[in-house]
Amino acid sequence: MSRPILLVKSGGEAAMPEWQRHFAEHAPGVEVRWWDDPAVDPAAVRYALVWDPEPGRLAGLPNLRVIFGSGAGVDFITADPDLPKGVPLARMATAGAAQRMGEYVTWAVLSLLRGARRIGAAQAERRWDYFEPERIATGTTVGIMGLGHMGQAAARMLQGVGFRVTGWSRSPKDMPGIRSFAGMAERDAFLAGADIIVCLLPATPETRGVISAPLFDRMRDGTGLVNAGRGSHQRIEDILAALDSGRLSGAVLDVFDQEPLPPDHPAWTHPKLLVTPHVASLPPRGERAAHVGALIAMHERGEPLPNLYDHARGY
Ligand code: NDP
Ligand code: OXD
Repeated sequence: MSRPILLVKSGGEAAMPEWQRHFAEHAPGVEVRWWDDPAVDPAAVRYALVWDPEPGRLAGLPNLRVIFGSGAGVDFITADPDLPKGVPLARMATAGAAQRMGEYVTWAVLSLLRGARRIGAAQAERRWDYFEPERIATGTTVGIMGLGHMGQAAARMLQGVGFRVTGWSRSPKDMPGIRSFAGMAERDAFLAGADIIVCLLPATPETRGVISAPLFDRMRDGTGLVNAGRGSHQRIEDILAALDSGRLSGAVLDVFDQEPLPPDHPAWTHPKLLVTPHVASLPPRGERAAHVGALIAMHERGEPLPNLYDHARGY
């Protein structure tokens, strides 16, 4: 009997040999085929692992049982108006992804604290630019917008370095030593109490454009900003203006509305802005295949899958 097919669209066709090698180890019961392989019978496809499928394509797979997002954020999948809503959509919420995000956020926050952008610019010019950082971690409050899988890992790591950490989410959280704020009613108190704000929200209609001038009006003057959520969360022209006016003291941005960020974009050269190319957290293919293989085995045993996208909530 032929094996059920796992169709893959993540990393391009060139990545297929690597996916096939990893799935041979982690899910030997499935046959792994490229998304655009013309020889694949749509009826034989049981699973799909995708990042940005063309709209309508998933709906054309009549026996699809589970869609696996190739990343933790699945907004490029849910943008498909024909997405089959009855098929579970599993997010790539692995322990390794959370660890990587925690490391990125800790690096970004420490970069703001220690003036990494200024140091890098001086080094590029061979200039001895002596200065003393104003703060240390123990006197600094980091507020994390989005205290989910990624946000909680970042919170714990920052706490370990000595930062005071607060978090804002839709529902309250109970994390030792971390002050939790929930919902719009508590948002302004959360913003007013932070020295550095980190965005790890999912992309939803409610969170679109949230990092913009009205938000900065609720923050202390000179607050630092990190965005590793999505480019759709931010209005980049508002961020650049707030950096110029001193409303924001510095920013680290990993995500942009247009990726790659165009070479002539002013964000590249702003002296208070560190740009990273959407690298905060993406586990290697072997780790992602191991996770998907484990979820396929759970699904085949009839067990419920963790970290499913919730269509009603929108994340
Ligand atoms: P989760 O779904 O686990 O967590 C989302 C958090 O945001 C939850 O705490 C949720 O609240 C909160 N939230 C959602 N909507 C609102 C709202 N309207 N107001 C306040 N809080 C809200 O997601 P993850 O932590 O796994 O990932 C977060 C995002 O990080 C992803 O969606 C993706 O966009 C981004 N990401 C970026 C990467 C990169 O490399 N730059 C890598 C991986 C992810 P509650 O807890 O109450 O539900
Ligand atoms: C993700 C990402 O969502 O890499 O996993 O952005």
